[in-house]
Amino acid sequence: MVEWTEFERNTIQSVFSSLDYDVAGGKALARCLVVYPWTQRYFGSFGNLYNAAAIKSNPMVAAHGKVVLQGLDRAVKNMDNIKATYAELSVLHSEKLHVDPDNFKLLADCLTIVVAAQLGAAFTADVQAAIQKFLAVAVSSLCRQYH
Ligand code: HNI
Repeated sequence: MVEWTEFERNTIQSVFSSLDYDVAGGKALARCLVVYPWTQRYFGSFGNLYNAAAIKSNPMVAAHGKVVLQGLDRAVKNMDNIKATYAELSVLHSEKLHVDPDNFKLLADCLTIVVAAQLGAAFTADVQAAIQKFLAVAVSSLCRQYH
């Protein structure tokens, strides 16, 4: 089981409560689709992903970004049990969606950048370490049902 310090718990709770899921999720997913264009292949039903401007203004990207953040919110609320919390989501991404698990880390990194941009000077190395540890645990839990 993952051990969390008081600082890590407080930082993760406070960062996620400061995020507007409607905005930050879409920003992170849009960034992922622009920077790592191969990730677009899973979103064939999302319509126009032709260039960065189209991706940024695509309402389906924004809506799905919010869904991803709501998924992460479940991990924030179950920090001591992320693996079990994500068991079904992991099966879904593996067996139904066939998402290459390397992509989880790419999206997590994009979210880290969105958080950094929002926090500015408050995004200290300690805060970054806490966020990245949390996202690494989420990613590893999402990878769990892959074989
Ligand atoms: Ni992901 C659906 C959470 C990374 C492609 N994804 C979901 C759902 C949640 C979710 C929640 C909705 C499930 C349901 O309907 O029951 N996804 C997460 C989280 C991460 C993640 C927490 C990582 C941080 N997903 C990714 C990545 C890709 C991805 C990296 C592809 C590059 N996800 C999908 C697709 C769907 C999806 C595709 C289905 C979308 C749809 O609506 O058809």
